[in-house]
Amino acid sequence: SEKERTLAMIKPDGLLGNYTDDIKKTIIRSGFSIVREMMIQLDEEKAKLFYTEHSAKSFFPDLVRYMTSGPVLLMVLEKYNAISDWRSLIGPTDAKQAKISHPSSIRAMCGSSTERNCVHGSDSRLSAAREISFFFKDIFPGVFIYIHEYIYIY
Ligand code: YYY
Ligand code: MG
Repeated sequence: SEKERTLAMIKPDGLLGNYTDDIKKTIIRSGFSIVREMMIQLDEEKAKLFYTEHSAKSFFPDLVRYMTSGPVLLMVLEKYNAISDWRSLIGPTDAKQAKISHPSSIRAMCGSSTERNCVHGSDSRLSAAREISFFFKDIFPGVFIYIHEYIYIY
């Protein structure tokens, strides 16, 4: 495995519930370094663009409303195998299911439903590159051009 970076996000319910310190402790204990950190408030346009792959789904309007309901904390995490290790650490999308099947996962700890699952993690190398450069314009070398939902990396 090689050193990778992934995008982690503490969603509005994670921040509201004061889970930030516990989540960060878990991150550090699991061997990640936090390369960059930024708290932002997503507006509707940015939330829609971030989740553009889900734009045709029935849950999309609710998801956008929730993601714009309060600030989020973005973190660029780095370690060997960061992308899949962070996905394992956060657990399944449905936080209710996570409490049963992955009780020590982050979503089990701080999430409450499929929508309110308190954290995000990039799901592949392409997603990680897209999502990190989406928020941190200066981090990745190369130019990412977005045309509708397709990404061209040069
Ligand atoms: O990557 P992950 O966050 O685990 O799940 P996705 O299937 O990519 O969905 C993104 C986001 O959308 C999820 O974190 C919550 C929300 N969502 C939802 O509200 N309802 C669903 N049935 C599926 C996903
Ligand atoms: Mg996803």
